[in-house]
Amino acid sequence: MTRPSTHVDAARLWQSHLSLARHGATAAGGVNRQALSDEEIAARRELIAATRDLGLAAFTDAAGNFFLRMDGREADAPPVLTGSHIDSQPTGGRFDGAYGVLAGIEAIRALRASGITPRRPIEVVAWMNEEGSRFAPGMMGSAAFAGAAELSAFLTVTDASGVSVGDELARMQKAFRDVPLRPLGQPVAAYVEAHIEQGPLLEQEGFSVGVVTGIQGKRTFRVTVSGEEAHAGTTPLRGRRDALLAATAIIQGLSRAFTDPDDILKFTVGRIEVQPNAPSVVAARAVFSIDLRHPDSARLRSLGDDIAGLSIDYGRPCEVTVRELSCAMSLEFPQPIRDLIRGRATDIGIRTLDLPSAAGHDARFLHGVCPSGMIFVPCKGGISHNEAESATASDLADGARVLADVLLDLAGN
Ligand code: HGY
Ligand code: MN
Ligand code: MN
Repeated sequence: MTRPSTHVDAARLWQSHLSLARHGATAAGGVNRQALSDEEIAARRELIAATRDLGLAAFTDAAGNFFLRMDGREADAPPVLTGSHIDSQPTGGRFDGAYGVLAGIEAIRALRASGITPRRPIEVVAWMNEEGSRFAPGMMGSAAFAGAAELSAFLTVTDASGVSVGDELARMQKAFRDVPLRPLGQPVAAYVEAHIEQGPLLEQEGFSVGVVTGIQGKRTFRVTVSGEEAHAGTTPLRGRRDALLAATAIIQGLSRAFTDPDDILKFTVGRIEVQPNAPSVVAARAVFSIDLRHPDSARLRSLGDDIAGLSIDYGRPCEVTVRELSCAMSLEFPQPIRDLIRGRATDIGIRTLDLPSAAGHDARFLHGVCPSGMIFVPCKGGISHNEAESATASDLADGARVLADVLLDLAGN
């Protein structure tokens, strides 16, 4: 029996990225493939068409997650899952998320080529709305699948144009009428996600594969500042309740409060909406996002708990409300999965580096329901959530080789 890793084809895997990147391709060479969008529907259609020769069964669930299943010898055994997401940021790259899904498909191709039917089924999954860009918060599909959140809480979330997750899930299901809907959540034997590092370490240290030790904690908030519309020319400054000015005071105040000389705490405001958003009208309302991350859960908890009080103080005389959208503490992946990934890489002659993930991933929620782990590959300059995101065919293939052998071990030869 030849190990599946020997059948991974770097050129084929690379080509599958270029092909998938056509869906939502941007002029600058990235992708804008928002969750549940036409572009994501087209990308899913491509995955179904591109894997028809492998005889995989496609499934979806009420949360809009998308599965491609390779049967095992024991059809009823809980499957091993691999995958990631194919939705992207508005100015996203061609590899963030897509790599995990395409490497999973390449691993199944390699298993087929080695003539092995594992004991357990293996399923490649594309989770719904990992990025949380069109609909906040992110990771809705994997959170609902793992029972970490109620799907009902996500259905009424709307995008900037007022379209809801529920409406778009119904549209997605209509677009794939012939893809069976499975009950949400199922027993899973193990989960391994391949992903680009979205940081510079592997490239700097000269490694093509990273064994991910864990994921840092992340809390997200929505801050709403309410003021009063007024004429920009006639309203005295002293009487104004300027929501945009107050929002900038809050953002500056929090940025000072969260300045970390060790640059470990990450505080980001990536989105702000202003109403009525007119040059000659004092803003009545400003709504902005907060993304707060830290590897130390106690620190993340205490800093995140300060946000509401500080925002109300900095926002006076406007009224301020703070709503927490997601709260996930740091996690460590189980040592046995990390050892398996490292061991299989060594068997193939690939040196690995152990490193934590500063970015969030769906593996966070699978970690709550089954033994989970992640395989990282380098991306150029660590750049991600940027259209310039790039990787090399050889690194992508190395990660897929390790993934293929690890999946076989987990699924049982
Ligand atoms: O935001 C994150 O960490 C992930 O890349 N969506
Ligand atoms: Mn990602
Ligand atoms: Mn991302």
